[in-house]
Amino acid sequence: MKKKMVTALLAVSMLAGLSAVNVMAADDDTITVGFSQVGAESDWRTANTESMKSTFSEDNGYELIFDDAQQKQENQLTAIRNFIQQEVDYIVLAPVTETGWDTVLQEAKDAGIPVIIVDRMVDVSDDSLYTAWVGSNFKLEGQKAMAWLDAYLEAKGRGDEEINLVDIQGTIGASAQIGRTEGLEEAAKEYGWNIVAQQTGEFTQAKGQEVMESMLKQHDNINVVYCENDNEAFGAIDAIEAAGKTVGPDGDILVMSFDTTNAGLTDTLSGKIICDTECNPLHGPRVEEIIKKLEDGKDVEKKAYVEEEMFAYDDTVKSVKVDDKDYDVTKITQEILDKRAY
Ligand code: GZL
Ligand code: ZN
Repeated sequence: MKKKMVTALLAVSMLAGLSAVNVMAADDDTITVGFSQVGAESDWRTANTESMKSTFSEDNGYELIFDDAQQKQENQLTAIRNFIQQEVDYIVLAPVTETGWDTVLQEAKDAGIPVIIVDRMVDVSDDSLYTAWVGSNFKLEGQKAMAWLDAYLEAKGRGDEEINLVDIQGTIGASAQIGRTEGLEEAAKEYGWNIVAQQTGEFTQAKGQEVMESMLKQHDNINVVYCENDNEAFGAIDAIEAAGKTVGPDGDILVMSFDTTNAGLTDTLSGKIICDTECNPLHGPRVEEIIKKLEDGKDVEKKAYVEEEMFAYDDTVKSVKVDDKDYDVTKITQEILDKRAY
């Protein structure tokens, strides 16, 4: 926007004398950011959007052009092309799925507009098509959750029990789904657990409930439900209870989840969700740090993984080990919940 704005303002100031120059000066410093967001499918996504909007505010010296793609890739492609037309200074993309970005990212590169990828990853032929990525290690999230389940079952004397898991997956093809599913599948093989059903819940509560209902009709031996985000867990819990079964530490079914949103950790406090693995949505400040470095002509890390914690209903499992690294597990309390940013 800077470029176009300056040209227009120069024309105006020629005609209208000095007054327009002040406007130009003000606009000259404004950094225009085009943000293509996946949608508003989950509490996590809402927190992520909030973080971006509060960071890239006018007061902070930015003009944010925000687009909600309603979880459709074609809407993201259109949004990015609009950002290019508007000659934004930076494009930020939260990609709904990993593939299908090469052409539009090449167009942004040809237009000289840096692209920053947040949250999920893009799978492109040439990674010079984006300047930087900041997000989560989704497979590690899955591995941590599964290491927790193994330790929890052992501690509860259930190490030899037949474990029948169902996997309510996220949006198929999204990095969060790919990684969390991989973590589950590797663990099920390693520990001899049965994955009796696997279906996408599209990261939404409604779909999560619908999928859980159908799984319960097909299988009466489910004892663990692996939800790939909190909103699916909310739906699954409703379906389980409507079917007359119980969740929680002494219930029929253990429900595990990801995102550690406020609502998710509230269910963890009650035990409805037995373990919630953090996926941190507060990417606004991280993206701003990248943009500031680029503005100063400094190098930026190509990929930056965010640190993430784990929360559980109780302190049966105090830490888990994945690839020789230890990760603490925090027993959730109202006090911790009240202090969290999202
Ligand atoms: C994870 C993010 C996922 C969340 C879901 O970083 O991509 O998308 O886990 C959201 O809640 O829908
Ligand atoms: Zn994460």
